[in-house]
Amino acid sequence: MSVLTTPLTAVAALNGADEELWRGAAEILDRNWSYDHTVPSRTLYPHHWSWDSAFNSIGLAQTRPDRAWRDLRSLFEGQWFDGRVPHIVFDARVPANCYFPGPDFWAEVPAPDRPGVATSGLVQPPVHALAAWQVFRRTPNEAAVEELRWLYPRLVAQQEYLTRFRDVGGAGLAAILHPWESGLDNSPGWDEALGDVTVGTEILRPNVRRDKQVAAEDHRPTDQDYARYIFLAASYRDGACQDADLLRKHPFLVECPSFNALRAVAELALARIARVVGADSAPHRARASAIMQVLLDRLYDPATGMFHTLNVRTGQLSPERCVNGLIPLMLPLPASRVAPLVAVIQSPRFGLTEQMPVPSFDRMSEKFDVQRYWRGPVWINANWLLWRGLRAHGYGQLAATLRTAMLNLVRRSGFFEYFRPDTGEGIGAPAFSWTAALTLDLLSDC
Ligand code: 9WN
Repeated sequence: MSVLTTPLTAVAALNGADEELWRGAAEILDRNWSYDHTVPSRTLYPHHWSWDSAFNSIGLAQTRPDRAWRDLRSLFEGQWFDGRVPHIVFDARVPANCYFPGPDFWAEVPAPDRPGVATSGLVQPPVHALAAWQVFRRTPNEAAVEELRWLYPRLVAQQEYLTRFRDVGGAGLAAILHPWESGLDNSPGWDEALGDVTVGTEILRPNVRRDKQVAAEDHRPTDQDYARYIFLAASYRDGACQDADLLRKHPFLVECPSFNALRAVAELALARIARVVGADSAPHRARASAIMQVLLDRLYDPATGMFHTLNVRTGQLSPERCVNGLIPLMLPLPASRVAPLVAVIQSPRFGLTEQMPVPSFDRMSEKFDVQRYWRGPVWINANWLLWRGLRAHGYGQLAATLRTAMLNLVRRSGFFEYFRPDTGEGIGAPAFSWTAALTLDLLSDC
């Protein structure tokens, strides 16, 4: 079925301009569909990414629920036997030089723990249980119950992997061992911990950075940061992607507030899914509360009113104020912690208005960069998560402002990967899937 014949039942209430936006978004998801999954971008990211799959399925639930389930399923077909869900499942049909580091880079892993599909060995934030629940809620029929039955044990294994193998700090939070695992790749929140990763840019072979050939160089991470990314990925790969003894072996280990908040959100979604598939929901709720408590005890700073990244190697909190420090708002935090977070969102540092959603980094910092990736630009997925948090805590008016801001931005600039936080200009990849997918979700919430 082509996008133009997609039923618009969910958007019957939309006005003409919004209906056009809806059709534009649905068309991008259609164009970016590739056999059994959605690519984030045809040019920049031609494989199947983990947390993108979750966001994209939430949009597909509006237009093609069959594809929403297929997208999640094919991602989990790449799940490793230890439960990790890889941050990229590579598509064998895509030529090797279309993304770096691609399947050849990861194929050097002598790991017996992998499925027969080529994947990376890293993970990304576990947003999939939330996504599965959202897709189910949209069309809760018998086929959807079957999909949940298939996914439930796999989603549980994903959580167990993070709990069993990634609690390097020993307090109950999962550590990430690569900036890519956060999804917020070059966020200033990692700068201090990355300082310990001393490697020169000569590690990058000439022209190896495919991203700079298809996107503007000053919108992407610097070569120095990219050299560190490749070094960290290669070092983990060369250790067969095993997590034992990470503290001794691996130079970058941080506890990210949004990664762990999303881990707790996943437990809350699993509690709901458990009820549908006839499993016990109580352990999921208990795990969500436990993770939330450690987040509060360990990553919250009353002096800034928000959460910060912890460097596991030094025990120090990063001083940087990044969007990942606001995302725990999605959890049922005590009011004494919610109010300061909401104040930060409205403060000049993040400055939410109807014309501009929340940037990825503190506008008042010297490091604030209006163009470079996660160091300032506005991302729709991060704002969509905050929107849900504001609504959950009863900030209906502010949530409505944020929704309007996101839709205004996309209407004005298109479905870009990210946006300048000063002018709203779309930058990074055009026709980006999760921007389109989450626009559909926002529009359906009218
Ligand atoms: C590395 C696919 C991914 C997103 C990440 C985003 C970016 C990749 C890259 O693109 O990261 O995983 O090559 O820069 O930062 O959040 O999942 O859209």
